[in-house]
Amino acid sequence: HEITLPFKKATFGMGCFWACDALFGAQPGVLRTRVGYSGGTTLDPQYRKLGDHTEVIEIDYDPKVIGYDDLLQLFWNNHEYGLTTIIKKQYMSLILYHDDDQKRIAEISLKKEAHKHNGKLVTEIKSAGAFYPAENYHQKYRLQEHSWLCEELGLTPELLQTSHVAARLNGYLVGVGKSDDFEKDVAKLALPDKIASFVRLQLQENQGGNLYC
Ligand code: MHO
Repeated sequence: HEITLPFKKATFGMGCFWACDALFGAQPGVLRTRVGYSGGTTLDPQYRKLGDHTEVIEIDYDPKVIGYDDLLQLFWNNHEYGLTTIIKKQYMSLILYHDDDQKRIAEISLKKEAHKHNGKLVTEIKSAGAFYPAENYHQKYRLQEHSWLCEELGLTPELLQTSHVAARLNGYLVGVGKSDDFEKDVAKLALPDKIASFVRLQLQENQGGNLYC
């Protein structure tokens, strides 16, 4: 489960966080993900008491394999942001940067996207502040729908937020990711046959990504 590579963090709000957890989890170069609440000021938000926070995903990625601009492309291509109606704060389109490089890249990228929507974007870019992990049942939500998988993988509540294999299977199960990449992971992660065959079938059935919420 453990990964010790040097990594960078990215944080995005893009609607219901179950979907983006699956989207990013199965991307090559993504090491781990966790979902939570951020962007606001109120203390200790919870799902039923969000205060002024937003549902976000926090991604640990290997910048040698996937760049921040690649992550931003996935961000833009997978949620609604060119809206003129106000979105609830809970589901707002939000980029929380972790350093000056990310800030610069995000601002350039937002300008490009704005052209496509006559300059009207609801996306906000802010510096990343406190991140509050969401309740356990929100972590790797699609994977947790198959409780036997979590048991076989020995996923404790903590591992649901830190495990590489949990992040990947959570995506593959809903059809995110390519078969080739999945087979590489099967070998690399030494997935037992029973798990590999089940996930392989789900990946085929949902090919293209079924990011429902
Ligand atoms: N439709 C879902 C959204 C959950 S999401 C974590 C629900 O209302 O339960 O915001």
